[in-house]
Amino acid sequence: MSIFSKLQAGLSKTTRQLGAVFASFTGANDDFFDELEETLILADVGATLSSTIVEELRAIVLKNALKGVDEIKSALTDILTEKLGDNKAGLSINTKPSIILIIGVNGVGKTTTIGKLATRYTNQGKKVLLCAGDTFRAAAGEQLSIWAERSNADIVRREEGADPASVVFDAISAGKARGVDIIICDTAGRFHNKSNLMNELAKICRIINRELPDADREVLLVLDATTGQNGLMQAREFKDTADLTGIVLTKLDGTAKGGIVYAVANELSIPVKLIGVGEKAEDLIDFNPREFSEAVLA
Ligand SMILES: Nc1nc2c(ncn2[C@@H]2O[C@H](COP(=O)(O)OP(=O)(O)OP(=O)(O)O)[C@@H](O)[C@H]2O)c(=O)[nH]1
Ligand SMILES: [Mg+2]
Repeated sequence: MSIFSKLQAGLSKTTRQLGAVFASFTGANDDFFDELEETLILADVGATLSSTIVEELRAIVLKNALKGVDEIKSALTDILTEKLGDNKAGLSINTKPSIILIIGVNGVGKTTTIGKLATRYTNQGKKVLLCAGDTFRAAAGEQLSIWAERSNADIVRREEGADPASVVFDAISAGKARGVDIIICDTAGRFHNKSNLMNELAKICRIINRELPDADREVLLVLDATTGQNGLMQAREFKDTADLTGIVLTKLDGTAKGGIVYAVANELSIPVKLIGVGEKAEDLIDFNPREFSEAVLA
């Protein structure tokens, strides 16, 4: 299965439901627009945004006297794409070293995403150093070590319970000394309590600012797309602590409905940069707003 077909398979429920709305299309009337709005809400787009999208579509259909299903679908694709904002694909990590900090609550797919990124960049001939900043669980460092081995990346790892910010400090020092291209930091998704987690993250951010003031940096918040609107709440909290540069939405191959991408991008004004469509090293896609919207309406 190609990576893109994994995404299409993951989105199939939403695609089918939207397809049904268009299949029963008898004219651009209230019934059609109401049904479309309901379907968008069911797909996790969120009530407010779904209503905005449908109102915009209604206006365009009226203004341009659109009648056919294909024209209306194409107008909807444009509106959906536009809601995803200006999305320059790819990460900006051009300095040597540059750093990627991966954050998010537990279980969303942080460590797996790091494994995928490490694989991508070592395959491009880049020297990658992983930083086991999740010292909360011993198993976390173990899991990252396995990814380091698989992807031919280096790793800086310390004992369980070590201060996460000091592991990041060590990784940055090692990265500079060894002349690596990219340092990718894992972090814990869980701590003794939530304020501890945010304090630790703030400390890590301060260390990065201090030790790599001029380096390119991506701070990526990983969200599990299957958790729907709950992901939005997580994003708001993390946004207050770290200067997020992008979102990684994982598990879009699963039972996710896809609409959450629009809710996240629109409400947080943070670009979705990558999507995860499986557990394997290659299951990572650079997010492309138009491609995604076309897949949703396929
Ligand atoms: N289907 C699917 N599963 C995924 C994806 N990304 C991660 N997973 C799975 O989700 C589970 C959790 O992934 P981890 O990478 O360990 O998540 P984490 O955020 O590092 O979790 P903590 O370290 O506990 O905070 C694992 O079983 C992964 O294989 C994805 O894109 N699709
Ligand atoms: Mg992890």
